Formats: sequence, C-alpha cells, structure tokens
Amino acid sequence: MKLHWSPKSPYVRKVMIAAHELGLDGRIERVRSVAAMGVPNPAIMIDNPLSKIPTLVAEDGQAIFGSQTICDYLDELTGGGQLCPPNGSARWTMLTWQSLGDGLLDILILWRNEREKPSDKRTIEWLSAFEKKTTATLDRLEEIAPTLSQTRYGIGQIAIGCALSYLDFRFADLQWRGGRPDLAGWHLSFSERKSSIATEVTDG
Ligand SMILES: N[C@@H](CCC(=O)N[C@@H](CS)C(=O)NCC(=O)O)C(=O)O
Repeated sequence: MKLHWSPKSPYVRKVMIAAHELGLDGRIERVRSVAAMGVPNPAIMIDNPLSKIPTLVAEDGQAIFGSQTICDYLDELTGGGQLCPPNGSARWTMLTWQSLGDGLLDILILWRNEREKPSDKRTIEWLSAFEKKTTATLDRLEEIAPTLSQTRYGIGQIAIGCALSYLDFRFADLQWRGGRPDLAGWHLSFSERKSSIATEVTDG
C-alpha cells in the first residue's frame, strides 16, 4: 500500500499508529507529500481531489482517504474489530471518542492558521471561539480519562492521543495539563506505547 504521508501531520500519525497497532506498518510505503490548505498538490490530487493527507492507495489500486475511513479499512484487513468494538454502545462510545479527538484537531488546525495571520487580518471572534471549544473539550477529556484508561485500546484513544500530542507540538503555550492530572497521566501512557514512539513527531 502507498500512503501520502508527512512527518508532522497529526491525521497521518493517527493512521500510522493504527497501522503499527495492527502490525501493518511494514506493508505501507510512505510517500512524502506536502499538503497545504492554500496550495493544492497535483501529486496528491491524482489519488484524492481534496488534496489532503492521509490518502492511502490500497494494493488493488483503490484510493481511500479520510483518516477514519483509512483506519477502518486497515482494521478490516486484519479481520476487523481490533480498533473498535463491532456493535452496541461500546462501539458508539469508541467512535465518538474518535470524533472528539479528530474534532479537536480540526479546531486546532483552524486556530493555528488564524493566529498565524498578520494581527489586522485575524478574526478575534474565531480566536476566542477556538479557545473556548478547546478548553471545553479538554475538560470533557479530563472527565473521561479514567474510562479511556480502563477501556481496551482502540481508534478513540488513538485519535485523542494524537490531538493531545499536537497540542504539545503546536500549542505548548496553552499548557493543557494544568488542572487536568488524569488526562496528563493518560497521555503519558499513550506516549509510552510502541506505536506512539515509532510515529513520534519531531520538530525541525
Ligand atoms: N478529516 C481529514 C483531515 C485531513 C487533513 O486536514 N489533513 C491536513 C494535513 S494535517 C491536510 O491535508 N491539509 C491540506 C488541506 O486542507 O488542503 C482526515 O481525518 O484525514
């Protein structure tokens, strides 16, 4: 399989962590692909007209994109049910955790773009809304941290872990661990997994 990949994309990392957890990382050829909101990349667009990464090209040539869809596909390749319970309330909890982690990332990426604009071009209301939603999400995650620890590791924890690591990478100034000891402890256990170490994002 070929994956349009970049070392710093948190969504790509999510896919790579899933691949490691499933033992599929050796089957994925990483192709360095630059994706930027304002610069469509023709090489990615051959496989994904949205010009986004991660984009996977499966062994049969089918292009699969969106980190949720790719992780689901990888899970099915190994028989299914490894990253998410097959049905019932456990499934919907796991998938909702994934949406929470991915949704937090979506906000952080918009926030980063906004705050990097020259100050006279920033929309102040947006900056304040991003901060409010991020704080509320982190507070919710602090509440559920004990459940994250007690539940079999899956796509929900992977997405949340990637979002928290992205906060460390791009929003260290927020100091998200303050007042959130359970979440900080849970994130440490996430960071110590082999799959997290193998996919760690480094600056430079
Ligand atoms: N919902 C998508 C988001 C992927 C995404 O936004 N990736 C970023 C890189 S971190 C990207 O491709 N940005 C380029 C663009 O938005 O055009 C997913 O889960 O895969």
